[in-house]
Amino acid sequence: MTKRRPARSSAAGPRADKTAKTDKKATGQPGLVLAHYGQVSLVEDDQGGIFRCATRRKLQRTVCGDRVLWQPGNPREGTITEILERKTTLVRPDHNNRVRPVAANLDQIVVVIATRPSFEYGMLDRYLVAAELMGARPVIVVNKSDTLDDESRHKLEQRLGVYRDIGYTQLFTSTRSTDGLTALHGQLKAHTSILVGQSGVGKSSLVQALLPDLDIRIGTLSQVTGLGRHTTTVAMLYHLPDGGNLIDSPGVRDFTLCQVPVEDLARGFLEFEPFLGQCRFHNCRHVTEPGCVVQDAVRSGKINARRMDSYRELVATMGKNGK
Ligand SMILES: Nc1nc2c(ncn2[C@@H]2O[C@H](COP(=O)(O)OP(=O)(O)O)[C@@H](O)[C@H]2O)c(=O)[nH]1
Ligand SMILES: [Mg+2]
Ligand SMILES: [Zn+2]
Repeated sequence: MTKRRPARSSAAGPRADKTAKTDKKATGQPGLVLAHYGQVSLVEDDQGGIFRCATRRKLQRTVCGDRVLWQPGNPREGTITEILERKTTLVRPDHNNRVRPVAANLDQIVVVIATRPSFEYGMLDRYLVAAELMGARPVIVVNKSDTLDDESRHKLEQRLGVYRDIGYTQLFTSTRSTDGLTALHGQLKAHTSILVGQSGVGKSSLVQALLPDLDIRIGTLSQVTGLGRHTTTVAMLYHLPDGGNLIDSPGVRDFTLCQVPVEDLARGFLEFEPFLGQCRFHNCRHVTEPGCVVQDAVRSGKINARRMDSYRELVATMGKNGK
């Protein structure tokens, strides 16, 4: 198993870290952003009360998982005066290729896949790289295991074996048969995790399966927001019964990485680590360079060739969009 590096807070993106310049004058009580809709943040106070808050104009946008300071105003309303420093930030590019934070203060990224809709290894790898670079632990969940017979489950386990070998936790789950739900609960306990992955893989169903009182909670939230029960269009944070937080995120068709230097990209592939720094050229991109120890490792089967394909694809995209 490859040893995990300590969390790196600044690698998520070039601008991901410039949150929350501490404003000495800002005061208020602590709160946790459960969700962010347009101009409104849903903020939970230490007693579990939920408030609809606006954000002071000079501050940047809050995201789900942000720790903030805020001041109460009208009943059930308030104003956020400060966004506290983010320990980690999950980012993705917006349509103008600018870094957009999606959620903050996560320590686990749970990538949910299923055979229907079928998943793409490239996207799984992009999520894993994003998790590594932001300093969060990736977990792979294969949901809808009830749809797999023994043979297809075995085949899938073999195909995913490369991730197990790298050291990533992998769980098969089903919200229908409840297979793997206890293990998933154990994995999420005492962490702040986000469920990510394509639409339709069963992220919201997993939240529902793990939180028996979900309907009541959503009812309370929609009373505060006045926005109805449209909880699947934005990222939403829920507390788990035995501690820890779980964020359900809206499905995405594709997940792309923000611009990162090629050296960082290689560090996002955990199994490359033992070979880094040994290539003939110190600035080797491990693509076509001679004397490349990483490419040698692919040839000798020490690094999986499909993972290398994902890496090369990412190097090519970074090159295209690079500044
Ligand atoms: N067979 C099967 N279907 C599931 C499972 N989990 C979710 N689904 C179904 O998959 C569809 C999408 O689920 P949803 O939770 O909305 O997915 P999300 O878009 O990732 O949040 C729904 O029709 C669910 O009933 C599962 O474990 N097994
Ligand atoms: Mg959903
Ligand atoms: Zn190299």
